[in-house]
Amino acid sequence: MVTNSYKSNFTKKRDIVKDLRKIHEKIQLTKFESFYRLSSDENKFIKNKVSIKAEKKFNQKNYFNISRASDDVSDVLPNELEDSIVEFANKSNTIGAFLIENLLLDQHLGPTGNLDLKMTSYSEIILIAIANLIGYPYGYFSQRKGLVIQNLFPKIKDQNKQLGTGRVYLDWHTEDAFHNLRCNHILLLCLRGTPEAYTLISKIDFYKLKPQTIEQLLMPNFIISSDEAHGVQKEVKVSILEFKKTLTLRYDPLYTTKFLTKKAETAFKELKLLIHESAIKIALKPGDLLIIDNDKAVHGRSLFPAKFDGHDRWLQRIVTLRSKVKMQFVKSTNPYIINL
Ligand SMILES: O=C(O)CCC(=O)C(=O)O
Ligand SMILES: [Fe+2]
Repeated sequence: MVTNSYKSNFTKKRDIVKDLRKIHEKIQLTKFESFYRLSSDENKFIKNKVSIKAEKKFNQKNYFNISRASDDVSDVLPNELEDSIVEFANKSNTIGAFLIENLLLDQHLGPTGNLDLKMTSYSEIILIAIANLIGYPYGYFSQRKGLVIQNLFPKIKDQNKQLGTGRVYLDWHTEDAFHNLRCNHILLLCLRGTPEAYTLISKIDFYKLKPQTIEQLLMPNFIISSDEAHGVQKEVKVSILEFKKTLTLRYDPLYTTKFLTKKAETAFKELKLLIHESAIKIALKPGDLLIIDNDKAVHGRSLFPAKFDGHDRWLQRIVTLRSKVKMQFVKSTNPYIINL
């Protein structure tokens, strides 16, 4: 039985915030070895391809048309960019993340997060084109009724919560760790940046763990609950590591409400220490798109200032599954939405 509740987790949350402040200061700023910088000619190429669709306001309802007709957006990216994205999607890399820089964005974004005033849809269409190359974009019904493109910017009501829409430290996690249909990749496109906001990434070198630790982490002795962003509470008994051709992990200490054995708890602590060894950070700039390998790397975010005045940091995010077969497990009338 799960005894720890959300309430007792709040004390834990406060500790984590303190703890992370120290951790983040020690993390190295990374020069990405794995990145692609678009030239102005490549951006002109993209602009020519997308402008007819992108010179209109983005309508979430259109998402399904744009996305399903992959043919609609399948030819909008330059070949070389496509090749490097596909290579990362298939093979990952040493840091578990790939950065695309200088992507064409909308000329006028309007105030941060105000979609009524964003009159064009360059960012959304380009993000969908890239997501379609990597896998199958989807949403959860429990998260804003399945919205596939999520807008992340600090919200007054969430500012002190560990959420994408907060501005406090966001502890290390893999995305949707509680869910069996969690994404293989997460895409974060920066529309508006803040130099103080660092996205943190760490690819876990599992083989640095003791064999007995790996053994413990492979056992289903951990209770993870769904995160607050989903609005509903669901708890699952899982292992932290899983073999899917290679070792993969699901990790979310904030929502790991119970360890079923003492050994499981000790192993979890050892894993936590390892994260800090390979941690890197990046302050996303407008036109940066960060793709994170959600099977091998954990991510988080530093604290950053927000004024709620329309100029705050603004990201757009899509998550993707690699396998079409997995998408068929989605029990919903809408093929892009997963019911919890
Ligand atoms: O804001 C960030 O840089 C990361 C946010 C995040 O963890 C997420 O959207 O899943
Ligand atoms: Fe995240």
